Amino acid sequence: MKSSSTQVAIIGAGPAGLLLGALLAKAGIESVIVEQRSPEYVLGRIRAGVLEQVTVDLLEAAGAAARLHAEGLPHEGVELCFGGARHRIDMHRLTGGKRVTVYGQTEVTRDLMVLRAAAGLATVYDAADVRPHGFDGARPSVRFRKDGTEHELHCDFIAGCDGYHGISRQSVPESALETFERVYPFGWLGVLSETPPVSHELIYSNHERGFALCSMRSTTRSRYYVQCPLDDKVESWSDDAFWGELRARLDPAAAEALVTGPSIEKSIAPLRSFVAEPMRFGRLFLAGDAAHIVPPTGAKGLNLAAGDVGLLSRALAEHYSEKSDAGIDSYSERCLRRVWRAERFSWWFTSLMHKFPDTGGFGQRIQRAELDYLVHSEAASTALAENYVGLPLES
Ligand code: RFL
Ligand code: PHB
Repeated sequence: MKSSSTQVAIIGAGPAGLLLGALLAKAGIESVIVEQRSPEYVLGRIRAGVLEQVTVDLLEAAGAAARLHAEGLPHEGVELCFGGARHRIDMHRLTGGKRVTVYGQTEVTRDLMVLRAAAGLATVYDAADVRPHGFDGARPSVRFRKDGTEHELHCDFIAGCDGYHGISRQSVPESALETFERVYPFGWLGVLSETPPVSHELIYSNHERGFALCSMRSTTRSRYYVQCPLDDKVESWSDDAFWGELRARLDPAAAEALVTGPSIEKSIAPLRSFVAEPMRFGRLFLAGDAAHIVPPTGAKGLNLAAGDVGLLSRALAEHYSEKSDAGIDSYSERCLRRVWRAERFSWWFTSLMHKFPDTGGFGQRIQRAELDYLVHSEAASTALAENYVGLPLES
């Protein structure tokens, strides 16, 4: 057994783990990240595309925002499409000047990886059988196997940033954890293509054939999604079938303007709402998807993960520099307050935009009436805009 030590052991090198490591480094706190996959695998996952200002600010504080500022696309509105027409929600005006930034999660992760490597900070990739230990006592550690050798990494704290399927939450005794879940009866089929986006803003479409979303990664690369049955296989969706379905769910002008091309990536993601409470167990903290999942409709998942590690890095900085555990003790409660607000928004927006098995004629007309109200009422538009651009880290 090889033994080593650090102040904070971080499990998982997704955006939550990497951003936490970078924020801790800025506060002079040492960390080691233990990740079960390879860097290539981590970078191969195409996920989020929309960053809230709070997330951009945290990336800036971490020193990882240079490329984001150069290449990210500021968005001041979104379009809602229903009944064959598009309606713009002017987020910028409705929120007193706020906006979101379109910049892929892959790029955020790459920037954080490059920063970490340049600073010479330790990341163990391809770690097998990762296990958090002793977090209910004073001397926690993370054990793992690397190239056939057993390692024990001693630490003051463990940050479980290992996503929904990770080991951190599973290591907590079941009796100490309460979970809340809603599984949606459909998935999102996503396609990435080297084609110019159909519109310069995102289009969220409610259609009787099902939901569709037009997003982008840059002015030359598009990301599109259509709602699909959960048991659909990605192999059974040809590119032509995808483009046909997307076009059918857009207004005539967007359908006409849509530029199609070969898909670079195609995948199906299930939709889920999930929260585990609390988010701290002794010296183990959960952050990001390890603690909560939102359906992607509100574009909140990555942003919530960033918010968690923003609060956690501050709490740990307080612990080390001010000898105060106030931040650590209130971490779970403060995170969960904003998590549940984002859960509510993501659930509401998902319910409004998708076709459910029991939507029927009544449900469809109710959705249509709410959308009509949403785009014509300043109060309703403002509520959507305020949530979409993101609530402040603490309010
Ligand atoms: P991640 O990204 O899942 O990273 C967890 C890391 O932990 C590793 N790991 C382990 N390491 C060691 N030992 C173990 N036992 C381990 N088990 C797992 C994994 O290999 C991985 O590297 O979690 P993190 O960092 O909390 O980040 C969360 C975000 O990835 C997620 O919330 C977003 O992608 C959600 N999401 C979106 N969020 C947004 O804010 N805006 C969006 O526009 C948005 N769009 C999306 C999305 C998610 C989607 N999918 C596919 C779920 C669109 C989609 C389609
Ligand atoms: C994306 O670009 O992948 C994306 C954008 C907005 C969402 C979800 C996903 O709500």
